[in-house]
Amino acid sequence: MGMTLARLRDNFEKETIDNEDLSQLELADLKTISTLGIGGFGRVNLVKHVDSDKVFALKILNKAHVKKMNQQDHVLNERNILAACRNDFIVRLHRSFRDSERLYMLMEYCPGGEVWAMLRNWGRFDEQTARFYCAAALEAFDYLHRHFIIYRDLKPENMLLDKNGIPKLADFGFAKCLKSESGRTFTFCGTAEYVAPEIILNKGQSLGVDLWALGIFMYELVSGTPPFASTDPMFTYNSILKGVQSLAWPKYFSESAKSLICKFCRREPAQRLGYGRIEDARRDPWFQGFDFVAFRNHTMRPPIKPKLRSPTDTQNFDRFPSFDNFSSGEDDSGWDFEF
Ligand code: ISQ
Repeated sequence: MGMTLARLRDNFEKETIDNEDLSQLELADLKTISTLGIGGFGRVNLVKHVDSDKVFALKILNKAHVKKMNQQDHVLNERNILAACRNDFIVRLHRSFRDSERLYMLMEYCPGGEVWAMLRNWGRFDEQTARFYCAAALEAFDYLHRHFIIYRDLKPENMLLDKNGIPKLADFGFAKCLKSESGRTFTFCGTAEYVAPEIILNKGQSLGVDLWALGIFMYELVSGTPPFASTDPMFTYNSILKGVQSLAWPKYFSESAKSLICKFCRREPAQRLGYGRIEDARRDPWFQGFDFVAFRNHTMRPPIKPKLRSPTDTQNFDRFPSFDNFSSGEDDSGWDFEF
């Protein structure tokens, strides 16, 4: 793993100019404003840098929890991959810190909240809106796949909106750097509704799992629910194995949307549209007339502009208690030495 990650850090081209120097910033200079989210191993806080008044999202992980759940590799992958990424459709990780109990990731604050929350409020998106968010996933995947990284957790919960409504992938807990373009990995992970057949069948996963997930994501954005949904994961997995052929399509789906979802959700990973050539997906009829150049340089107006009253406004996030019930317990066993 060391070799691969060293290559990762050295070889990433800078796709956006980073004119912020945050290297001198200290954890002690950050003031907590509120909590944006609580997850399995920790929480994400909105914090303000007291000298500059800049605001950030600070992800805090409890080391003992991470270790108990045997997620050390996932946490190190997340930190190393995010630290190397420079792409407008991937949330920026500015710095990381650690102490004896916790790991910290200081990230760009995306005040628009999760695409999932927007979808919940709107019920479903028109295809033009869905196209904008699918294009962001496509651009992020193009960047990641060029560096042999699989993301493995696309879903509306993991796409956040910045203040202008630009979508960004966050949460790289399942991302992994493969040894080569054709490399495979075998860890079962992801969200039940979004996992590809080869994951369920334990055949090894490649970059193709992200294209499958993109088809599921597109279906969820257009209809409001993922195609293979159930409260019972075993039922979900069985439906996934039956494939998109057996799906009932609500009548508002356009023919080109249905067709593109089927092209992303082919059972055979290498047959999925965009496999090894994301450009083929951009040329699909569903994207006809969509200006990817304007999209990439942000001259295209985002379909949803988040409502915001101030730079520290959290109205687009659910409310969480500010107390901490997970942070006790030191862990000095040293697995986090690279962090
Ligand atoms: C950025 N802004 C808001 C919430 C976040 C959650 C996780 C990672 C980054 C974030």
